[in-house]
Amino acid sequence: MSDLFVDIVTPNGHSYEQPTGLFINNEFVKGSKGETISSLDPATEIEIAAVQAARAEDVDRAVRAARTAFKASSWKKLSATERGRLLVRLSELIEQNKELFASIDAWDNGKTYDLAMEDDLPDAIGTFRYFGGWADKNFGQTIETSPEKFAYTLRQPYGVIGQIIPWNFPLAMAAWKLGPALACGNTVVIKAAEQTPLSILLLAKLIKEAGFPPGVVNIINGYGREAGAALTQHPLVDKLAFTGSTVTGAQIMKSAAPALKEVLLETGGKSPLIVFSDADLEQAVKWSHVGIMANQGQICTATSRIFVQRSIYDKFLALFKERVRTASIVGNQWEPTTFQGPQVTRAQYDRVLHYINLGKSEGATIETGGQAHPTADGKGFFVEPTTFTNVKPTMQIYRDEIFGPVGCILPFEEEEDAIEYANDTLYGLGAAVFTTNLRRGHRVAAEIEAGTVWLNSSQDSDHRIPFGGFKSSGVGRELGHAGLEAYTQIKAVHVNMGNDL
Ligand code: TXE
Repeated sequence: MSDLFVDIVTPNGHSYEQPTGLFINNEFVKGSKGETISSLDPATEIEIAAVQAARAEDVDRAVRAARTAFKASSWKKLSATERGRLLVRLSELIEQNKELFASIDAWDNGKTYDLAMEDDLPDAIGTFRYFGGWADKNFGQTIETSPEKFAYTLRQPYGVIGQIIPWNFPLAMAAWKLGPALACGNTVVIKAAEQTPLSILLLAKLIKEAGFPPGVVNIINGYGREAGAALTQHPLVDKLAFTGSTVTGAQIMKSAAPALKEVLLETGGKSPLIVFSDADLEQAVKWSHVGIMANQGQICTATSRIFVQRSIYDKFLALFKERVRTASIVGNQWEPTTFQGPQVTRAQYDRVLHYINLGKSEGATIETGGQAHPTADGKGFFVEPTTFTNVKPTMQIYRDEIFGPVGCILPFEEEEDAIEYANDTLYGLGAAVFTTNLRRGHRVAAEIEAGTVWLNSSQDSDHRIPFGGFKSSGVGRELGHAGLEAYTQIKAVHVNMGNDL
């Protein structure tokens, strides 16, 4: 048992015990084959820890634990208020360990410690607390159908939810998935991304400490093609929820199809940001920079296609380049001056550099960056913040989700052109519009094909606001009241109080 915990000191000095097992029935256990996944610090390429990797038989064990827990009175008979209390307690435990969690996610993922503290942790804490509050406020309806008949609806949990999350916001993504599913009374098997397995295992420890009964939350690490696929194909899983690439999302939909299982999918994006000539230029530059460069460009809603009205195009470009030069400081996760850390893995680093080279060979112009960011020892997956102009809509850098600090800036003439360009994508996750003209802002927001539109900002997110995609960016909504609806199914009960047929 003790070999499933390792003593670790984070680079910024936090000592803690890192669990490394699979978390099934509130216990950390070994995978059946004893295989491990090594997690690296993307800044140094040094291993932080190796965690157990689940195979199909381990997934089966976790799903069966979740199924038993769903039927057990310790969960089934727990009042909704009590469920909510457990979630709030969990949010408090995370808050007490906020610096540690931020350190682990920064170390494992490569994001800056400051970003983890300012963004990921408040998001995770707030989401658990928010859904804890909802747990006993999720009611059905009463509907009168005739003087002697009425019906009422119950919002009931599905049962076992299979959840698969990505690596760009490890703890926060876990909160988005677990919070609403548990608030509604489901049990869960959640698979973390193989690239960032650490913080969710510490979360597992707190889930037990908060008092969740065994089997209610089961956490596995493992590769997508093995553990992920086994989870999505498991007959005892009642609903699937996934965040990741559109390609994998489509595979998950296929796995769900034979049994007509519902899926909740949040996938890729190639989000537009439109700057009209009447915009507050300073604000537009600031937000466009954050919109594509924050979190190393590894945000599904990253506003990677920036459209600027012709009359202000040159001025905007000059200011944007200056902003990248002064604000996009590349460095390790721990320096307070760092804005951009390393990409999460060598695979993502290679992918981003591949797209940068593709952009060059396709004939686009490099305005900033354009290569790997050199380091003294040659280690780390650092990429220079890169901006392309002279981009054509046929180019792959314009069409594909790069998921790195790589933006394209293009001019447009009229409002209808901006809308047409913005919508010229398979995706529909986010979009930003910069204008001081109220009517135009709302008009364009209504026309853009995206699940989220920001007027005069980019990347704002809040656990109260529904989040999800149009087109190939997803199915269903997370967060807000819509997020609760995603984790309950409606049962209608018809009541006859009379004697007539
Ligand atoms: O994604 P995958 P990857 C995009 C982004 C990125 C690209 C590839 O463009 O460059 O996807 O990243 C699990 N059955 N996004 O390879 O494969 C996997 O183990 C079941 C956008 O990391 O989608 C991990 O837990 N599960 C995105 C999760 O799916 C499978 C965030 C995501 O991995 C599986 C991440 C399978 N067959 C990447 N294959 C966003 N929307 O925020 C993989 N997985």
